[in-house]
Amino acid sequence: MRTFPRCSAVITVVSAAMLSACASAPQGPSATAQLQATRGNATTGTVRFVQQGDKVLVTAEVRGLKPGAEHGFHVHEKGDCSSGDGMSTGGHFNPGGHGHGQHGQGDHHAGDLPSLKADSAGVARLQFESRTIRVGAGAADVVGKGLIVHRDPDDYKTQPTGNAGPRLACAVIQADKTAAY
Ligand SMILES: [Cu+2]
Ligand SMILES: [Zn+2]
Repeated sequence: MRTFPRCSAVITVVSAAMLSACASAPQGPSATAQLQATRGNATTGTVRFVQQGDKVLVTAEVRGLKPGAEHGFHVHEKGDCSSGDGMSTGGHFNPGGHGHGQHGQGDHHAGDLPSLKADSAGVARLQFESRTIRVGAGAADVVGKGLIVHRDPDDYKTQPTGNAGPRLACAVIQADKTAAY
């Protein structure tokens, strides 16, 4: 709720859109990941992370997937796509020292996100809320971490990876610049 005073202080100098954003939800810091295809692959996409109270709203649109297929989707521990195959992002983001599992169900890494499901055109659109990641503060802050789309489904069991196969796309999750400051 501490974002409200900031909102009220700036709405006089920014747009009406900012006013409505402040009025509808206590919107906090946000971040964006621009997924780039790894070597030899064609998967791209955009993922936004918006802190709203104690939840993070995640909105993803990913293209260039195998039509009809499910793809493992994780925050990884390093914001480094330099290896070209996604491996430089390391393992799953796991600040709590948990086992690999399924988002929102029992024990899982903070970075274990719900899987992407591609439509017949190879496009996946996904929106969900998470209480296991944060944006902009705390041990579970995803800013500066890696984001990976995998070729294969996540079995939510195999340790520590989910056996989701090679990495089709990679991004560094970057904090959005705020309008107010
Ligand atoms: Cu992964
Ligand atoms: Zn995991």
